[in-house]
Amino acid sequence: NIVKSTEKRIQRIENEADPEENGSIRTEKRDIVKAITDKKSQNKVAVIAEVKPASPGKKLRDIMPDDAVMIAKEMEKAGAIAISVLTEPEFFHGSLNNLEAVRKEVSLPVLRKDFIINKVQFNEIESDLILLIAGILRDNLDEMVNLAIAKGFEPLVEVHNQNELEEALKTKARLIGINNRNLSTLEIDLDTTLKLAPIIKEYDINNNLHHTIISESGMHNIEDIKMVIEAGADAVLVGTSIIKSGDIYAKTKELVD
Ligand code: IGP
Repeated sequence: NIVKSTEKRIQRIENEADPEENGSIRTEKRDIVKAITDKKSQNKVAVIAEVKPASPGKKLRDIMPDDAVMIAKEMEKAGAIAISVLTEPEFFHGSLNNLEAVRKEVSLPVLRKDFIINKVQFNEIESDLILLIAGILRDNLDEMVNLAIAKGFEPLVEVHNQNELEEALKTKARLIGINNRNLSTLEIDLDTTLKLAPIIKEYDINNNLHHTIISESGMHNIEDIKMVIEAGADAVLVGTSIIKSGDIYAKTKELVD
């Protein structure tokens, strides 16, 4: 399973780690919250487009760093507000090289999409945002959010049900991702966003807060996107339907405009 395979990767990082390397990765971070607000004020859809070579059991496309850069540039040109790059190697065929190349060549905020379970992974590579999955981190979620922030990352905390959402809301994360895909059954249900987004809205009103809500996975067309935005999503994260379309630029643009 994914967590076991990630633990093996972490052992390798720990073996190779330079014991001196424990400072934060300090470069200018790109602001996704502003990018989302700007896009919304133009009456367009804030799309985070994902460079995704595979999902478990399903190859989408071979993506090496040069190709990742080409894809990400098309997404940027079409008006995506951020790029998500899979770095999990075994199940998603992602790579740190893809992320590094993309962040160098595009100027949008970049999200590292991986299974982060150990703080040593924060030292591996630089990104603007980092995904933290509530259902995997459980009791460590709050601590990992704080460590990510201390390292200069903007954490995106992913939830799939109300319990996980309640844990996410206790943390300092400003960005909440509602995953419409159940990570154990892989089933998609856009109602997940319809159910959870209003809970965040109400929580924010009662506590005078403002979370940014990102609906993730399983969206293929404008109708899907309209539905989750009406429910309260500020942005959407789309991978498969863009990568599988023959024309990255046209498909991204169709969703944005
Ligand atoms: C993209 P889709 O259905 O458009 O390809 O989904 C993204 O949401 C999905 O890749 C994802 C993911 C994750 C992948 C969401 N959460 C956690 C790996 C780990």
